[in-house]
Amino acid sequence: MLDRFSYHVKPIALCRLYGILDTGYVNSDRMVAMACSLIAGGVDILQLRAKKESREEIRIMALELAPICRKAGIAFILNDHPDLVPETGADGAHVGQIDLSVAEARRLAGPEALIGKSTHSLEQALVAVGESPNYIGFGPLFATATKPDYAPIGTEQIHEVHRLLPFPVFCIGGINLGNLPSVLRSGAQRAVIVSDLLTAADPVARTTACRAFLS
Ligand code: TZP
Ligand code: MG
Repeated sequence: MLDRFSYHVKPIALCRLYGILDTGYVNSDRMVAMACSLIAGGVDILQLRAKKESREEIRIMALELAPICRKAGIAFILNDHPDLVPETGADGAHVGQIDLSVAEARRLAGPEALIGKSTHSLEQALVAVGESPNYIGFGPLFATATKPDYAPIGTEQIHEVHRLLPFPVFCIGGINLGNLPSVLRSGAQRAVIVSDLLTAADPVARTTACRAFLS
């Protein structure tokens, strides 16, 4: 396995469009093809989010996806499972509010690993500053079937979260090609888009179209 210094991934500060390979939308047998489509469309970073699969199933998918992302020069992030980062060749892990701390995730994933943290309010985003993640997710901005149990937080605090946070903020939740321009007008600099890319008739074209707004 290549070590993290022998290849280049796009620095997180330069990443604008974050794609998530969510097994709620894409079966494992279509995962590699979907990863290639999102990469062809221009995602800057990819996450594997597999909420129902076993650790072993996630390990197998990650082992396939990590080299594809590496070849594309983009970071590959595991949702949860920071312990799988070293053995799968992933570049980092993403933790939620009720998961391991950023420090614990980094201890398991390795000192160079990228660790992202979900936040669901301005208050949580400010608390996250003390944890020093490499980036945060901020949302859900809008109601979304991808994360149905979370109340939408709207777009009013996007400017403030960018003003106060010293690291990249990725707005997330219910963002799609149609509302992306208004999300950007509300102050967003980066977006995570999940179902709109994964369920598109042409994921390459949809990703390309979203990416064009984020250039
Ligand atoms: N965290 C906050 S909202 C969300 C996650 C994982 C889901 C975003 O998915 P979609 O389909 O882009 O609304
Ligand atoms: Mg989690």
